[in-house]
Amino acid sequence: MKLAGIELRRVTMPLVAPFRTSFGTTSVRDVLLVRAVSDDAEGWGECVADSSPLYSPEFTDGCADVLRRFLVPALLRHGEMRASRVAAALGAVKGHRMAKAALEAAVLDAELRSRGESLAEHLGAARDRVPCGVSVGIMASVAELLAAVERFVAQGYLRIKLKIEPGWDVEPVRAVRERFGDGLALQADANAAYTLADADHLARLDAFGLTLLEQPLPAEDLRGHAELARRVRTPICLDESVESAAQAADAIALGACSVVNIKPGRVGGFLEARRIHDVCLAHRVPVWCGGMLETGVGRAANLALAALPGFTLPGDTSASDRYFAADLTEPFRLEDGHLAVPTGPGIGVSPLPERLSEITTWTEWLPARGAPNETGDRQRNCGDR
Ligand code: NPQ
Ligand code: MG
Repeated sequence: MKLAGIELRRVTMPLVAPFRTSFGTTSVRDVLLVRAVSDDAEGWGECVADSSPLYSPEFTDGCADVLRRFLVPALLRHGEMRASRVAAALGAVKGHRMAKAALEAAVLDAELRSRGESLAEHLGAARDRVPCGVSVGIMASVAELLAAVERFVAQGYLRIKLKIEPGWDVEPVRAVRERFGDGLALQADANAAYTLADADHLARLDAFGLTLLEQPLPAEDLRGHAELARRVRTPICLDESVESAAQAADAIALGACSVVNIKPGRVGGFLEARRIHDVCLAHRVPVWCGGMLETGVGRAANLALAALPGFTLPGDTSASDRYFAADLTEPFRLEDGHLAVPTGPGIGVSPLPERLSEITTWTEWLPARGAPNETGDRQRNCGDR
């Protein structure tokens, strides 16, 4: 495939309600989109970085900068490009996995669209719909939390994940378990808010039959997670700690986790995400697809991944209306607790043109050498951001 160029685009999407985690509160999703343009197709990728580096070291402006200055030029240096070669072409740049993942996703989408193949088929999907869970933020009161969980259960979500932090853990988990009964699939995510000194406290969660406890300790602390796993009965799941298939293999070998959350952005792309799936499947470690408050572009791609055979637990692949009143694509709707895996070429959905121009704050076109300049200007600013 010959690339004509890469477009970077910033969009702003207000959330239906603020989403609070142990690292902060988000009310607006500030998203960087990547569009890969080839001779016969264009493809979309979504960068999952947040505007502040609180979930991980990456953040939206940093991703735009590393893409513009290093990653896109490294990619466009090659006359021919295909998705399976993107990671190697970007390999000299250390880290920046979310930025790399967005670029790889855009190239992969363009390539698959030109071949008329869906991402799900390409990755090896084993089903045409996936069971969905929902992540429920930290609230001001337990009453407010119970009302939120009630709404999600009524909508049909098949499992509930409670965000926790010191001071908001045993009581909310107990309240949800007591109110909804043992039949509710329930899990908790701390986003690295605890230390090993909290092991006895976290063991109090053992009483509530959680499916798993996600990322209780800092990302670097694999040994701490292994020690914690020996001191609590709840299965430990890693999110932030796993940025590659090699790290997944290390975590499993150390006994740091018995479940893995896979997010393509966190691990540098869909192809590395599939390798983590393969490693975990070989070790009989269940995996599930995480979420980063994606628009329809990232959500569609996650659904294709979540359809692989090792994804045996419901993911954070919620419906569009969990986060947005109006999505960037046709909205994904929950049916009987599931979302349909898109079947069209590539990710199977495209940004709605009117919606896209409405929420775009900025675009930048990075042409391949000798390629025609798509927009007329090298850079077109749609706002001051
Ligand atoms: C997690 N996601 O599993 C993440 C954390 C997260 C659905 O719980 C802006 C951008 C806000 C990324 C909030 C869910 C975010 C974000 C939370 C990621 O740990
Ligand atoms: Mg998490």
